[in-house]
Amino acid sequence: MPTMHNTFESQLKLLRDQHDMLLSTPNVEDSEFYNGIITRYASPIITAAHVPLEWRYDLSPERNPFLQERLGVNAVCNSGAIEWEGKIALVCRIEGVDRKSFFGVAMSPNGIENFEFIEEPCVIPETEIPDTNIYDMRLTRHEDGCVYGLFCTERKDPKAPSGDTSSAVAQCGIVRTKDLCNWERLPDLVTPSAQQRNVVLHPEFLKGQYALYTRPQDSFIDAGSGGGLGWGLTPTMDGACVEKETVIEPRVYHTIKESKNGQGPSPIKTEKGWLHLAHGVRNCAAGLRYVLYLFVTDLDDPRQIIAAPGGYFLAPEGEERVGDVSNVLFSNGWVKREDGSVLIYYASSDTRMHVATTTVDRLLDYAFNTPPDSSRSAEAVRQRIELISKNRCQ
Ligand code: M1P
Repeated sequence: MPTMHNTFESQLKLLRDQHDMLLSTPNVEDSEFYNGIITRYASPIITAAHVPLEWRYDLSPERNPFLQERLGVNAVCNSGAIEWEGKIALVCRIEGVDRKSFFGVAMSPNGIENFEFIEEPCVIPETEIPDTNIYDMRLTRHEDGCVYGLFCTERKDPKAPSGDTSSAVAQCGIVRTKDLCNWERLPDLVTPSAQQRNVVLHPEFLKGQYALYTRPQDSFIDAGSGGGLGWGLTPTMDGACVEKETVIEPRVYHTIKESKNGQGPSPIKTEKGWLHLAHGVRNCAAGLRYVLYLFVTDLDDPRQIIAAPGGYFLAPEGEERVGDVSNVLFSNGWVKREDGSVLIYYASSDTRMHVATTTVDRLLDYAFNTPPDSSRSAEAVRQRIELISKNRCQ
């Protein structure tokens, strides 16, 4: 462990050795977890400690004789994901100790371990109205040939009364890239809703237009009357504007998505439909609880839900339950590989990144064969008895 008594050189060596060890440690499957749907892994894949020392410390003994951390990192969470030149790239949300989030690209050869940040954080150009905070990028390799990153841009509410230092406005910021190094900023998305978060670009054109999953909301925290996962079309991404927004996946009383929901990553195309991962939120005495759920939409009409397994697909477990915002799982990145395997990237409690692995076949089996939400206790009992009866006949 580092101590306050080491010399600059010995302390720096210790920090470097620890960092190297962290980055080179293999990740292993969590042998205690089984549900037939996904494999969990024993260790988080990226934490604040993975961020390069050069991004946090001034490494000059003259300028920083006590080798103090000058720009601390609080968390690495909600990361977009993409397969990139045979590797897996995550565009991570890195949150400094000053609460400001920014993006950094971390690459791994297999998507499960040894993630390493590339040289510098992403430089995201600003629009005329500077972003106060940017986070949660969803990456889409669109059939127009470009990679788009849609993220949340948060700014202080200009209509907030003086003395109100909390009210904010969330909107969808848009960037385009060819190399994950240079990011072209496009105008923010315009929709009929007061605020937007969790906006995701569908990878294919729909009737010649770009299709977007939206999450209309009345205010910064409350989804309010616009609650639910929405959908809209825009003729262009260079000044994207959705004129008509329809909720296609609403919030529902007494379900895991009672308070809020939001599209996760861009959906995965399969022979049976578009696979979607989303988060659902409910309120309880301990505060908001965020879990992940899955659904499938029609191949020709991605607005139409054709499979909706009941309950959650993934919920916080063990150390995942605790963090900056406890009891939260959030996902905005997954990768389908050519062999049909799927890497699911999720953050726990707004603090650290994890991976879970599965296959398209397993996800489709889960989606089409898991009973829907039972809607009430008596029906839940009927579902269980039906299962038990089938097992008796085995
Ligand atoms: O703190 C949990 C999550 O809260 C927000 O998600 P949503 O808009 O669905 O409530 C986001 O700020 C997200 O970044 C965060 O993980």
